[in-house]
Amino acid sequence: MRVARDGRTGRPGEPIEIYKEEAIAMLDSVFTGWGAFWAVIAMFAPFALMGIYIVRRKSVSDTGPSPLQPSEFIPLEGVWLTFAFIFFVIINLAGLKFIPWAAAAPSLTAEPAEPITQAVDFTAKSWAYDLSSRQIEAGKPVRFSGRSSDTQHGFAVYHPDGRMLFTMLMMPNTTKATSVVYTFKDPGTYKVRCLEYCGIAHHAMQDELTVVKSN
Ligand SMILES: [Cu+2]
Repeated sequence: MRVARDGRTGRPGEPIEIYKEEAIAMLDSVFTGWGAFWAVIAMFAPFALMGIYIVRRKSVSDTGPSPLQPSEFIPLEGVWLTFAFIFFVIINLAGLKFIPWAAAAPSLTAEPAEPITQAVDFTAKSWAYDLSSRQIEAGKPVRFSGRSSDTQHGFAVYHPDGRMLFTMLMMPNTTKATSVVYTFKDPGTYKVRCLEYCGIAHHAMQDELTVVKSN
């Protein structure tokens, strides 16, 4: 039998669930604190190495001027820019439907068939949420209405399996609250994270919603 780090054991047929939770907890450490610092350093390392290589090469082993004439660059640059432009447009268009909030938009903006009986009102301020309620019933639409009292903030809701379901953007001094209607299917604990950079403790701006079975 597989045993998770906190001592829970997997029931037959679903041992993977526990490991999935642990994997998500591990990812959390990559997104926050020193984990995020080292992840960024690792992403920049190839560019730093390339820079060091070029500087070293031009200052030690090949100190002379480049033998290439400026006129030889122009066609090459044209080809490269055309390629980069086409690549940029294709990647952006093809990726549109994978953006979580774009994918969720039709269901968020359509009026639900059932009347909206649940409401969560909240105010976002650096760096926490002031929520009217953290408990939601599954299967019934809930309207989230959010405002910000200082700077821009996000409100992204994550399924317990780690998928982002939707995100909201709150700007300060708006007359209307940002509003989204969503119907939760699965009971569980849903993480809330701010996805709009809002200052030094932005990464710590998190909360939780509990979705319970409807009675
Ligand atoms: Cu933030």
